[in-house]
Parts: sequence; C-alpha cells; structure tokens
Amino acid sequence: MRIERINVYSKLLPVKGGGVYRMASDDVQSLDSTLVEIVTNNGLTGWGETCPIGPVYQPHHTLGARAAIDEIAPGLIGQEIASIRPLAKRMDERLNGHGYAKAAFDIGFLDILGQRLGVPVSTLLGGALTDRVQSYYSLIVGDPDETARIAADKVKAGYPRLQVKIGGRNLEQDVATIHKVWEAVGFRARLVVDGNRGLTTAYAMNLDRLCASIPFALEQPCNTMDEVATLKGRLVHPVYLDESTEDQNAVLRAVSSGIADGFGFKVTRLGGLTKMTTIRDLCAIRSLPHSCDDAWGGDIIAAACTHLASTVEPRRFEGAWIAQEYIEDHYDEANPIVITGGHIPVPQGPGLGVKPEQGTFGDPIAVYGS
Ligand code: 0XW
Ligand code: MG
Repeated sequence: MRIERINVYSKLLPVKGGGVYRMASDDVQSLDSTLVEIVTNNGLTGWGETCPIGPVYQPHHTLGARAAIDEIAPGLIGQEIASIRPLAKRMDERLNGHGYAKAAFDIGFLDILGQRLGVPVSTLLGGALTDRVQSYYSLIVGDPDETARIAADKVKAGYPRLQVKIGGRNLEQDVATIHKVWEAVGFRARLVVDGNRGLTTAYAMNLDRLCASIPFALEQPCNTMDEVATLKGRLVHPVYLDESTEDQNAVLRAVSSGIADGFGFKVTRLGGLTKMTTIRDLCAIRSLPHSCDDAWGGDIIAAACTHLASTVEPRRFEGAWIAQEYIEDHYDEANPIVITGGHIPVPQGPGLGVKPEQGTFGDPIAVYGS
C-alpha cells in the first residue's frame, strides 16, 4: 500500500455566532484549518488536520503549516504505508522540526493503517480504556458574574471539569471571577485556571494568595518554562504547563525537573498522536495528570484527541478539549465528534471513524502526486 496522492485543503472555522474567543494571549474570531487527504494506490483515504489558534498562541501559524507540508509532501509520494516509524523518519529527512505540520500526516497515516487493519486508531495507540472520555469547558476571559453563570450551566450539562481563563486585565477582576465560579460550582467540577502565558510571576503569586482556599490548578501562568520554574514552592496551587511544552524534549525537561504538577497537551503542537503516546507514558511513570487537546480544529483533530484520550488512565486524565462548543461545522454529518453530557463518545469504526465526503472542503489548495 503506497501513497499515490496528497490533497491539501483549507477550511475556515469561525467562532459560533460571530463571537470572539478571548484569552490573555490573544482574541481570535476565525481560524483557518489545514487538512491533508492521503490517498493510497489501493483506494484507501486517510485524513489529517492541523489548526493553530492564530499566530500568537504558540510559535505555529497556518501558513507555516502549509509551507512545511509543501516541503514534506513530495517526499511522501510513493512511500509505503505499513507502519509509522519509517514514515516519521522520512518526514524528518525532508524537514527539521515543524512537528505541528508533521502531526497532520501522522494522524492521516494512522487513519489509513486503522482502516487497513480494521481497528480504531485507539487500538493502534495502545488500546482504549474507556468508550467515553471526559471533556472540559473552557470559560473565556469575561465578566465575573457572567462567567460564573456559564460555569453553573456547564456543570449542569455534565462537564466534570472547567477551565477558567484569566489574564490581560486587572487582578481584582481575575480574583473575583475565580471566587464567583467557585461559589457557583463548588466541588461539582474540577477547576483549572489558565493564564495563557499572560501573568508575571508577581501577579501569579498575588492571585494564588488571594484564592488560597479554592482548589484549582494554575495552568501556564507565565510566558516561559523558566519563569514558571521560579514559582516552584512559592504557590499553594499546583502548576500545570501548556504552551511551554513545545515538543517532547520540553515535556521531558518539565517531568524530570518536577517543574509541573500536570499538563495541558496539544496533540499537533507535540508532533502528533505517535509522539503523544511517548509523552502519555512518560507522564504515567511520574503519575502526572494531563489533558489530550488541541488548540482548535474540526472533527479530524477532535477524533484524534478522543482516540488518544481513551488510552490514558482515567484517574490521571484531565479531559479532552475540542472546539465543538465554539464552532458550527462537522466534517462528517453521519459520524460527528460531539460532546454529550460533558463527555465524548470514542469512535468505534476503523481508523479515525470520521470520513469527510468528497467535496466537503471544496477544491484543494495544493496537490502532490497523481
Ligand atoms: C482551552 N484550550 C484547549 C483551547 C484554546 O486553544 C486554548 C487552550 C488552552 O488551554 O490554552
Ligand atoms: Mg491552556
């Protein structure tokens, strides 16, 4: 089974109702997702996707992904799809780094292998431990009362975990938001407070002290891992890393040095599902909780995150965030990836279990092979 053609598509994924997704690091309104369709000489098709949440959230951006795909794709034409490692090696021979672009291919290869073997992608990642994974709701930076109202609604809807975004405004508003969310939901949901790199260490320490009695993990408070490292032993709350885990080596450093008490992981940022299995296992060795998210994206990314999430030990699992609550579209109306009651059913069909119909994304923006 060889790769005959690769089609690349662009798909705009705007925030529902013309809204804004507000974080300390950026406001975003519409994200341009990149999809790869890998076609084999025996008629199988695998899909991959990568969708940075704008050019500011992390050092990845849409046109960067497409330029990287343009370097890699010609070298994949004619390659055999029998296992993952030779294909990963081939990609590394074509381009150094750019894991977030390689991730789209990795997801697509696994989709094809799963279909060929008649098993879901979760089986190729080590095997599902559950058929329904926890998700979490991300409360964007907003008015404290309104945020607490949405928090209560989402807990009622079944979400077991909430992420409260803070930063980019004054301490009083951030502290009020955390207190009001806690008053509204209490122990009914696990809380994480996400600074999205936007806080100084001094701000983080003050916030921590003013919210000392509320149980939550503080996610990526400051810009760099080094800044976050200086907070060790100076906060009452556990600290999680998200954006700072730019690749496997960054995770290894954070785990081995004990900088982080847990993680918010993005599958494409970390190079794809295969690389994430190593990270998952590394976290298991040190009993570190983590999520399996991506920053944005449609059903292909959502399926990838869900398959991986199902292979994580549930007691250490911090949820799979997918963009579904914030976007309208599904790529495969018959098999959409949806959150129901705060959880995501794991697709059971072969491969990713999501098959966009021909023409779903219009004409390709690039074609490689014949
Ligand atoms: C909540 N997320 C998973 C979605 C947005 O991309 C931001 C991200 C995070 O935790 O930073
Ligand atoms: Mg985060």
